[in-house]
Amino acid sequence: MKICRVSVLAVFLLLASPSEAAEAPEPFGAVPTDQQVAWQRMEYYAFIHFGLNTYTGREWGYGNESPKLFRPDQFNASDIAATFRKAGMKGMIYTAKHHDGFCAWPTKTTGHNITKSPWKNGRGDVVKEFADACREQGIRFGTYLSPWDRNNAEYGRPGYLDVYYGQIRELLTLYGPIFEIWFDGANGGDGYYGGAKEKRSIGSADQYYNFEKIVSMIRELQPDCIIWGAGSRGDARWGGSEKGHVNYPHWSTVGSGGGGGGTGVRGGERWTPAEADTPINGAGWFWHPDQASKVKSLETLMDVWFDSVGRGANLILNVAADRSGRLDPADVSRLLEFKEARDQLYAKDFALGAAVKPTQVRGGDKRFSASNLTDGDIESYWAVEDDNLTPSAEITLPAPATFDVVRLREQIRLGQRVDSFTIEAFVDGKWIMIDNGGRTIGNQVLRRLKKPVTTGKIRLNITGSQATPCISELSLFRRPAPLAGPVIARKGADLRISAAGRSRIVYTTDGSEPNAGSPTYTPGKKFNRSGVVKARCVFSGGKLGPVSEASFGLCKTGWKVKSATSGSPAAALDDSETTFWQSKGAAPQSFTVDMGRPHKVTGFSYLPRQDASPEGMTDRYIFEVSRDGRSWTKAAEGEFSNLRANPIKLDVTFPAPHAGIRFFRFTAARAIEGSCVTAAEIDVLGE
Ligand code: FUL
Repeated sequence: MKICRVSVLAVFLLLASPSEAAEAPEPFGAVPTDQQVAWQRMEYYAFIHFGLNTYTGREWGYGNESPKLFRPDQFNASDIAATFRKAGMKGMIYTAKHHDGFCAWPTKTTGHNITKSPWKNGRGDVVKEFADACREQGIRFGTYLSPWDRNNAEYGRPGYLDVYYGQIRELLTLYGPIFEIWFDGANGGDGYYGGAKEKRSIGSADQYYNFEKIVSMIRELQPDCIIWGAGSRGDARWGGSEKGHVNYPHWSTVGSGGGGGGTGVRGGERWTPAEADTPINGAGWFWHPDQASKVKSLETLMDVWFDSVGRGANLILNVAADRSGRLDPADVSRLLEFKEARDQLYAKDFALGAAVKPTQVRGGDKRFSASNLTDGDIESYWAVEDDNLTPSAEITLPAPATFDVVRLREQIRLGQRVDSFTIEAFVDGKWIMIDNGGRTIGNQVLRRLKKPVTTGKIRLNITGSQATPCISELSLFRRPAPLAGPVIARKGADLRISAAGRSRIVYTTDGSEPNAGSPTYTPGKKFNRSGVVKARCVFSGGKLGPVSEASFGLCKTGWKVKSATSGSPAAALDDSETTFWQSKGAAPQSFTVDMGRPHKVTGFSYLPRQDASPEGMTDRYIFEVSRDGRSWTKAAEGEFSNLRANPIKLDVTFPAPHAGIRFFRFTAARAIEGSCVTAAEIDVLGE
């Protein structure tokens, strides 16, 4: 069967071109399929990482974890899908299989699956429950199926491929429509591999997995499914980091070889829009026991929104399920606050229905009228003559308004064209520039103005375009009140809490929510133990601002580096994210610290270097503890995962606490790149 993926464009152009009127502009360069247009209009949906890692506290399982660990006693897919719907998410993508190879559905392709789990006596099917719940809640369902499989004995050899193809086939035939399937790029490396416990490399992922074959199989089974990744063959691409950001200017097009990352390629041959991914919780993609204190702030999430959706990408926000199978309450509250903040942002479009006076209209035809900019219809658009690449339009608002966000959209069915634009406002009898930094528009751009502007009239100037611009919408919004809580840091035992403005800051150190009656922060306050500090502003009239929180390890005052194989470990013990220990030689490298007095230690954390270089990042560690500096006990040994894509602080909880510990030794046993090891900060957790 030949599948036509551009049919609506054909009908659209036909309808837009009756013989007696002006012809519609020709499509420019690469254009999206109908499926890609529908997908780009979803804007925002959930990721949910939930599997054996949820129970082991790891980000990448090795592949030898027992399926018996999977026992979510309160899992309720409908509750989760309902939360995502309430949060304004248009769908969810579930990690049906992560790198550890555990299949959360009763697959026939491998025994490493949910039928071996005690959950529902081996008769459970997480994929089915999620797919059904999404249907019931009216959101779309998609799936992540890791190509890398650290469990399968045949991984890296031809024998694995039929297993993998079989898994794709099952997921795309047994569970109804799948809106998107994710082919993660993390590939190869060491793993269990059926007991071989070795390193396997696959060379070219495109050749090994045969993405050409996979793509044609998916097109046949589910032609509407968006294929994420799959080398140069997918319909959508990675946004280039796991921070939920893409770059600006930003293009939905890439070169013929794929890639494109966070920027895309201007005038590229393939339409492959970006999806920005990030977890709502700084602890990682999977649920971790200590994560309640690490949920991203509302302000960070709003920045994520502006820097992803607001640059023309889609946003996939991960909300992990915990060991009981439920979402973490701290994540859920933030998710709903995030929805409320966006509702406030979009509550009123001050430009809706505005009268528009353009410098030109294509063929004088009212179908291309500039009032299409303010008609609230995403399909209609303003167009000018082909040789006009720099038109302007004056917009008279229905009533004078105060706004600080401008949203623009191009009619992407005709390709992405605009290179640059400016916006002026008519204030006190003259035109003033309110935004001269506009570059790309694409699916949409949300421009945050430096300060709110009050006016009844604005002017949009397209100042550069690859082909005559086709702009479909212009909207004006007002951002909600400041969402930032105070910034909380610690240097030695000194607690440092700061906030913009001069409001009073209240804080707690016992985990409770600060309120107007909580202690007031003043410089010089101490916090010399491990734990969580929460703070918020109290504004005039008693109004409380958003809560910030930070978790700290043991206070490092008085700590002494006893020995180091090389480099200066003090840089990893100075409460600063910007300095880091860098060894002079290759791994393994270690250092030993005297904490000055005995502690009960429960774990430690590793912060990889934060300067965007992966050199020396440590993915294998050993952590030893000692009471006297002579006899040592290995408290933990393991792997830090996913450092390259997501270099966050990673906590390790020891299987059991160790009491009376005065000394520790951190060994960086392996680096992901380079001939040194690095660490920005090591914290010790405990009392
Ligand atoms: C990455 C994976 O390695 C992470 O574990 C996570 O699943 C993220 C969404 O993609 O590449």
